[in-house]
Amino acid sequence: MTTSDAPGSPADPAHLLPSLEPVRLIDPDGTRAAPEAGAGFALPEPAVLLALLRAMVVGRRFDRQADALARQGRLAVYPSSHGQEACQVGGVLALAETDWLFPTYRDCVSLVTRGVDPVEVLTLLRGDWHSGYDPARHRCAPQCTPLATNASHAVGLTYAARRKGEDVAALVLMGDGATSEGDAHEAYNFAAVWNTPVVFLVQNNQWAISVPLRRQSAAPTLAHKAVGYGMRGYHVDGNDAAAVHAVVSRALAEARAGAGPALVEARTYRIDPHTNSDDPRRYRDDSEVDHWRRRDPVARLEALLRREGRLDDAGHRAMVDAADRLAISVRERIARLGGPRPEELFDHVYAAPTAPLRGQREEVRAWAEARRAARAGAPAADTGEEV
Ligand SMILES: Cc1ncc(C[n+]2csc(CCOP(=O)(O)OP(=O)(O)O)c2C)c(N)n1
Repeated sequence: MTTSDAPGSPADPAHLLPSLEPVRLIDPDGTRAAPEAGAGFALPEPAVLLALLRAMVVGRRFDRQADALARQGRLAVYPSSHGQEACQVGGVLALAETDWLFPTYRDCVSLVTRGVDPVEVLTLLRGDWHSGYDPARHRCAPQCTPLATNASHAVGLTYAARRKGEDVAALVLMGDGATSEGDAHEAYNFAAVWNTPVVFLVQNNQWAISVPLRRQSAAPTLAHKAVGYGMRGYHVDGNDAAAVHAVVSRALAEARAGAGPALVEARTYRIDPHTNSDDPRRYRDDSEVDHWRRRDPVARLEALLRREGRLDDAGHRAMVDAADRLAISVRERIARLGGPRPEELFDHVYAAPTAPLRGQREEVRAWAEARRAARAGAPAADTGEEV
């Protein structure tokens, strides 16, 4: 053994390795997990646990509403987060206001938790705009559909922030399938080499559409991939919001303090189909889904808080009522929305549109107006209705 690979030296990767067993603070039945399962992490304060539950109750209600809207044809598509609420809520509530979130198509609940208007969140899935919210205002990047592309965006943003002397960290949400992409490799590598404050939170929901994890990766856990890049790896129970919050909080704090990025694998499960256009019975067994339904993240935290006298029926009712109010408002506002105007295609292409583009925009606008008028059987009028 040389000096450089002695235990405790920078070349000894022991401090980067994740635990084989996922970190767990609350057992599936809602009791506190044994200290060994917590691997040195502490249960967050009661106020944080209540905030986690509140956000998960709202997130699940929003998710159910969005799923219903997709079934009614009011959204083009909806990739549900059902079952993954603890990952998205636990991760987002660990962020500071000045930090950035880099979500994917699967992560609408994370955006609602971050405070983005839920109707603006659904704009992409109505097919109206690539991002319905202002990324700069909310410090949330547009939801990425090309897998793992958000990872390198986060590395670039935090690298730039660091050069400007700003205290900004980023949380990247990605799926198990996305870790096989070349973009993930490039982002992990640059993040580690440049020491950027990024936490990659892999929601390992076991499936990449119909591809199971065992056909996606032969690594002991996805968190073990971290060591190859010189990053810290963490493995956490993704259906335990308290554990996700504790692990992501530590990973973010370490990254901020200059200890480099981290790869956190949260083991969870996608209860619903990949999207409303998928039929999962063609590739997975109902018994597997039932197994994970019994590990529901929302019921788990609710049970702990009730058991420990931190939540009563009235407190829970208030959370459910707030969630219902949000769902009703989303439903009503979506029903009132018209479609986008076709000529919007030309907006935001250039700060100062070129003459040919202005001409094309006018051509499309006139075509759409004539079409609206023909449909209405009335003279052309610029009503702004759906075409
Ligand atoms: C670069 C790229 N290749 C292929 C796809 C098609 N695609 C969409 S979702 C998906 C599976 C992704 O699985 P995972 O990363 O585990 O995320 P999940 O959908 O389970 O949240 C694939 C292959 C894509 N969107 N982007």
